[in-house]
Amino acid sequence: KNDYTELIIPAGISYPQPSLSNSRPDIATTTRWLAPIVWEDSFDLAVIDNIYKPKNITVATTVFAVGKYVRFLKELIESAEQHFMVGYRVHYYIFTDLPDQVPDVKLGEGRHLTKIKTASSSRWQEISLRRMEMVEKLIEEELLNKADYIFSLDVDSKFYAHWGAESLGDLVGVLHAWLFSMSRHQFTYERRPESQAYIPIDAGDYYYGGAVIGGRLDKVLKLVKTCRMQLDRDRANKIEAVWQEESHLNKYFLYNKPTKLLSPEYLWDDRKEKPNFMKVVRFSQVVKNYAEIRPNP
Ligand code: UD2
Repeated sequence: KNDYTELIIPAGISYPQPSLSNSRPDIATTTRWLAPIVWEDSFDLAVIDNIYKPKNITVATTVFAVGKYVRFLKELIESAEQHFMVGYRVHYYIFTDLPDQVPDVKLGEGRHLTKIKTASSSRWQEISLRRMEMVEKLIEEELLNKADYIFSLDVDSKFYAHWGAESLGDLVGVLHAWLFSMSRHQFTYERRPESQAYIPIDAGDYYYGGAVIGGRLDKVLKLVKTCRMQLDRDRANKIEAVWQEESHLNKYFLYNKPTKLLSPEYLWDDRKEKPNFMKVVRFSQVVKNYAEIRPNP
């Protein structure tokens, strides 16, 4: 008997036939350049895992925890062990000036953690700005033959639900929780033409959060290298973009479109109420006292 409602593929998994209508009519699930925007119920994890699991991939994950920000590591890594790329090989690279204070978290099978000693800093802007350069070095000197994908994540955050292979792509950005529904002229892009991060008022697709950058190693290498060079130019011209490397990231994504966008499910904010179209919060910024935690105002 022919049963077209279910397709059995060689690895033995079965899944429902794809529908011809949009499974999420309430929200856009593609960009105008036809990159997917990943929302709950817009993908079939069984199919995706069936594509990526046999590839035996390693996902490098960089996290910066400088100064008092080391206190966020425990919850971040513990929650990542429960929800982030579970069943895949993950290698965390923790950049910190306080390696002794990196907590001992029990890691699952195929999961590793390397600490990388970095300098302290008396300016929080400096720490955030240096991330591009350090990720560039890490990829070039260490990762090219060791990992397939990379994610760079803010440390002051926590996983609450599944984040898996549906997030993988060549170049991956995430829509900012506070700005994603605003019009482009309201985006907090860098507006001074003197900065390399400048975006004119009538340009821009989305506002991307700086807390999550991902993709294949070579694509992310090009991104961090370009942003690092733009940051160097700004520094030489004594100008600092309004949201530091996040401004440069937004400029990069305007001219080098990401191939996959993660919805704000992948970068929420604990302070923000969840709208109806958000069915799940997967990763969210924890509430922090900026005045207490940052080395400078
Ligand atoms: C936003 C962005 C962040 C970055 C920043 C611009 C989101 C949700 N967050 O966050 O990614 O683009 O604006 O500068 O998109 N850090 C330390 N020690 C410090 C200060 C910072 O380790 O003393 C690291 C840490 O990994 C932290 C990250 O830098 O998560 C970003 O700094 P932040 O969280 O203070 O910046 P925030 O919340 O303004």
